[in-house]
Amino acid sequence: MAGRKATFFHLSERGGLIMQTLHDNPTIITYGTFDLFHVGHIRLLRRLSALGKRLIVGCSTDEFNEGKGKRTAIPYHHRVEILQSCRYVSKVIPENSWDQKRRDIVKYKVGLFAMGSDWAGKFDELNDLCDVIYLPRTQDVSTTELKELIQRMRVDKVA
Ligand code: C2G
Repeated sequence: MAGRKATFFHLSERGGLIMQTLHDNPTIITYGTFDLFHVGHIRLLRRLSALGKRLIVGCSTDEFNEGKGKRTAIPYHHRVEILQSCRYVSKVIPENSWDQKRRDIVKYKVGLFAMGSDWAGKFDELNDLCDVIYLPRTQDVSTTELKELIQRMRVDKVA
């Protein structure tokens, strides 16, 4: 809808509440590993897709994740297929470097960069190119916790 504005509240790195009015109907971009796809991921993508025209997701490649010190359970091409099958996602691109964000924002004419609140403040320097917001992270679910749960289930099964 032309001229649609959204007033948004999000968390600063110090946990402060910031009110922000977003430009209307933006292309939105977010990045992540999205390993063992779970409700925290889908809630983020659903909320982001409601804020704009299209949602682009930068999916971390396996090699990039090694650089983050993360070993993924699900290989990159499966994580891409899952994201591409998600109704909230318009396009999936590879994330293979920390510094590609600026290029992507310009290339895809992004109006809104968004991440979960565990990243609050980390990408504020992008706000010369587009709006930057951080959405509250879904509590009590994470890929790490799922991996630990699966490991405990395997141990219990063996015992
Ligand atoms: N997330 C969330 N709630 C959770 C778990 C994750 O809102 N319970 C959000 C994260 O804040 C992030 C996105 O889901 O915005 C993807 O999370 P990860 O796959 O863990 O992403 P990460 O490995 O942190 O990579 O350049 C940015 C990095 O690629 C982010």
